[in-house]
Amino acid sequence: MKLSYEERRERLPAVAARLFDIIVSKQTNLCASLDVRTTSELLSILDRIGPYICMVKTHIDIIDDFEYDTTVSGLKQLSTKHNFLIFEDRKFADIGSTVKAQYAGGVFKIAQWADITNAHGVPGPGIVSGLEEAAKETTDEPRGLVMLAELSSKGTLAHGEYSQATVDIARSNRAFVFGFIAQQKVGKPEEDWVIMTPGVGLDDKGDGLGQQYRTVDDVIETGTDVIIVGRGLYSKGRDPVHEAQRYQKAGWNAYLRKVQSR
Ligand code: BMP
Repeated sequence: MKLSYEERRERLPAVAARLFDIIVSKQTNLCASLDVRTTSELLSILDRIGPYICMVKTHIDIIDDFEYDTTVSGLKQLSTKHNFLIFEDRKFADIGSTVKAQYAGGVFKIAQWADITNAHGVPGPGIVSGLEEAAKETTDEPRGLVMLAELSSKGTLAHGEYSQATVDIARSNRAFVFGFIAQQKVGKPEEDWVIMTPGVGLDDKGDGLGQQYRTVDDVIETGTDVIIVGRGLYSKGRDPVHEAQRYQKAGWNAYLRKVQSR
């Protein structure tokens, strides 16, 4: 199945439909993963590359000077200014009651501001219920979850039966779970999950700590809908604007080739 983003959006939960609308209107399937350590670096890169991305992926707990009023307000302002979604890569992995509190509360209050977050399947389906309850009790805005079916890192345990079992957990709540972090299409073709893929890099093969990079063409060919690119955009010596434009173009052209080949 090689349907276009437009053809698929109708069947998706609200947050994923919005993501696809942004992808189509800005002609970009690039999600920027900005693992920088200060609020000012995060916001200044994001303001510059905002026009070229459909989403930003954060690890909010690595910001040394995190303050809700500056860090989160800044993210929200830029997401409105440039029209992109916010994905907090929290990788929840605990029992339902604990993740419910972790998602809604603490210093970060992720459910208040992140359109999308993610979770491991290892605790079982209660993790999905706990996160959905937190989202509903926190906000009327659409919230969505993606599950980690596969990882990009060398030696990952998340493959084969584990990945299949994670897909089964996702099936328990299709209104809230709309897709996967994975390296290829997962589930049945007619189920049409949204696949978001990290470990994408055009210039590097890895990082010496287990990360493995694949090219944009390669991941789009194996079923990726959203490419997640981090250090390929902002590591030392790289110009984030130039790189974001380059990955945007590569991701969009690979997508066009795929839908036109059907
Ligand atoms: P980079 O492109 O700089 O290697 O960053 C990849 C990002 O994607 C990191 O934030 C990492 O936490 C995340 N990630 C990953 O690399 N592989 C996975 O399988 C899942 C991830 O969330």
